Amino acid sequence: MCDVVLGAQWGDEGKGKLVDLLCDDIDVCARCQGGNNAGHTIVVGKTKYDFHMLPSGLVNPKCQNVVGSGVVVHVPSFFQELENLEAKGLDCRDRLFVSSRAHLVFNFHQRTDKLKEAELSVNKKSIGTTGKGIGPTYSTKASRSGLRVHHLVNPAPEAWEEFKTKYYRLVDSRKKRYGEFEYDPEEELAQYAKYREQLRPFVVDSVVFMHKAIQQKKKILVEGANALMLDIDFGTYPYVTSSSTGIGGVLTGLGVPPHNINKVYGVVKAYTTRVGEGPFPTEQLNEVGEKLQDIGAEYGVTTGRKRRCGWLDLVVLKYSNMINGYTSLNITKLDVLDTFKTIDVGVAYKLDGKVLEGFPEDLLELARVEVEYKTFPGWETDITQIKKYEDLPENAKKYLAFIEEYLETPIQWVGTGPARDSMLEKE
Ligand code: 2SA
Ligand code: GDP
Ligand code: MG
Repeated sequence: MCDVVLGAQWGDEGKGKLVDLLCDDIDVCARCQGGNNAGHTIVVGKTKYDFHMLPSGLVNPKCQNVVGSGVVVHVPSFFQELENLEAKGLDCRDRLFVSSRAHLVFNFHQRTDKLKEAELSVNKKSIGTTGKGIGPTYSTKASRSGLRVHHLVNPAPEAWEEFKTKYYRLVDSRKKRYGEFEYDPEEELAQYAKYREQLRPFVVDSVVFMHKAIQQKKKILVEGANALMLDIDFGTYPYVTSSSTGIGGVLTGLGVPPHNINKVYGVVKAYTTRVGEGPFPTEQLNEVGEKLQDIGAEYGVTTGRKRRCGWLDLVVLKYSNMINGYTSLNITKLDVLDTFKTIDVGVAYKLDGKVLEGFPEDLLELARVEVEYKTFPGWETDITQIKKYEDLPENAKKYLAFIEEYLETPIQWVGTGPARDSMLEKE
């Protein structure tokens, strides 16, 4: 069976840390979507690991790791990330596998990601992408002109000829669209001639790999990247990433049957953050937002950008839960709220005086919603040393109980700090 960890808000909820905790008991950890736009930080003792494209299960030496078909792979970054992890003492090579069907991100995808953003910025409509070429790569995938891992590693000489032909076609079409940007295709292809050999040992038919793992009753954990509100279909379109970040992406990006999905863990930050542009109804553009940003050390793991901050939004979470059907929740970063006298929670959106049932799909409507808040007294206690859920301050437990009741979903863990052991399990 496969358990799944998904971000329930706009990302950076602390998925990596939960994956790390669960991986103690896991045989296979898999990524199913996104690319090196993701950023998961895991703290083990004094060592901090940053993951972008590779599964966080690499931290556990017993765990095999799969980069699934729905992931987009920038090969130079793949090796760079691998080397960075190895430099920190992780032995990764024999337990890392890449799907032959994953699409390749080239440098021209990254260049055109930035060119598109520059175009949009003229009308102040930039998405605020990570610049990692994610949107352009999923675009070439959807337009059926993309190149995949198997195209690269096929050892037949004619396969390499075909790879080069398709590659040049892609570069040419980007130049038609964006003008003559400076680019050296020969240099990139020369690198890929080497990557052909270097990447080959990692490549598997991930459908067969996952099928066998399921048959052999291995414990599988799927690590979601980004989060539901950044989903291409269900997020705040067009201010989204270009993959399916919800439960659907697990099926399409890994190729596992739905009846093999077991638990779906929703990771929820105790407040809300968003990096990049786009709507954020409970954003606090004031000293509350600054305090959350400061105490929560809210900076992008991939780009270093400051994350925007605001109160917890239960309307977002209810919508997210309608789609992903969380079997339990992991509330993270509760400790960041330790010094707040009062804590607000968004509990309803009103439009023209009417309470909405869902989350508005139309950004003009979303801009007009009025958020209704419920205010909770803070606990004004340092919870970082607490070792048992029962020992949390009463006001913290009331805050958590309200979330559980509102979402009709049990809380399973509460995060009280970045380290591995700062996670309280609720009995
Ligand atoms: P893209 O690059 O095309 O996927 O960007 C589209 C939108 O998706 C957002 N996005 C993210 N949001 C939160 N965290 C992400 N990962 C990094 C992190 C982000 C970073 O963990 O901190 O370092 O800045 C992530 N990746 C994509 C992005 O901000 C756009 O709004
Ligand atoms: P992800 O993208 O969902 O994996 O999350 P990120 O790694 O981008 O961001 C979460 C950040 O919060 C990381 O720096 C974590 O080390 C940190 N973190 C995770 N859980 C907790 C927690 O309970 N308390 C605190 N203070 N930090 C946490
Ligand atoms: Mg992140």
